[in-house]
Amino acid sequence: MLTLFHAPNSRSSAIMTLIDEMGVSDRVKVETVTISRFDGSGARDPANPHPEGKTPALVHDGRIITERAAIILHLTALFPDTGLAPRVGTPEWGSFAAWLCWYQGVLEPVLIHQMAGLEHLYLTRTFRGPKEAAARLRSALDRGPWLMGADYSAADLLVHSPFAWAPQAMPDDPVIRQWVERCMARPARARTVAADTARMAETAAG
Ligand SMILES: N[C@@H](CCC(=O)N[C@@H](CS)C(=O)NCC(=O)O)C(=O)O
Repeated sequence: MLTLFHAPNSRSSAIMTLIDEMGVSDRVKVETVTISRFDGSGARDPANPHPEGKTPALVHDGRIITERAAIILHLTALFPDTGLAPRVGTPEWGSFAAWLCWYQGVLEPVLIHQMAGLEHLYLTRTFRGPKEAAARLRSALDRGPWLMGADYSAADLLVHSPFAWAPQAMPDDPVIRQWVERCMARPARARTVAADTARMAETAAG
C-alpha cells in the first residue's frame, strides 16, 4: 500500500501533480498533514512519519521514502507505463535520474544560496552558481522542447518547480521562461493548485 503525506502549497504539491499526471490517483492514498511554515504558521504534525516532520513523505508497505527525487524515481519505477519517465535501465533513464539528482543536489541549493545572499568559495566550487545552472537548462532546452527532448517528463515537473514558486529566481532567458510557462500550464498542475487552495481554505476555516 502507498500513502503520500501531503501539505497543501508545499514541496509535496509536485508529487500530487505527478500522481495526477501518471493517472494513479486511485493507487496512492493521500493523508493531508500540517507542517511548520516560514511565516510561523502551522506546526509539525504527529501523524506525519517524515523523520523531520516535512512533506512529502511516501510510505510504501511500511517503508518511509523521503526526498522528491527519490519519490519520483520510486513511483515512476512502480508504474512504468504511465509515460512520465523512460524505462529503468535504459540510457535515457540514466539521464532522467541525473536531472532529478542535479535538481536535488545542485539546483535547489544554488537557488537557496542565491535567495539567502550567500557567497563562498566552497559553495561555488561544490555547486557552481545560478549562471552555470541556467546555462545547463538552456543547453538542454535548445534540444528540447523538454529537458529530456521531445516528451514532457517528471524531470520537467520537478526541475521547473522552484521558478514557479519563486519567480524572482527565474533566469533572464526567454527559452527557460517559456519552458517554465509550459510546465505551469499543464492541467494536472492547475488541478493540484485548485485542490491545495481548497485544502488551505478548509484549514483556515477550522
Ligand atoms: N529535500 C526535501 C525537502 C522537503 C521540505 O523541505 N519540505 C518543506 C515543505 S516545502 C517542509 O516540510 N517544511 C517543514 C519544516 O521545515 O518543518 C524534498 O525535496 O523532498
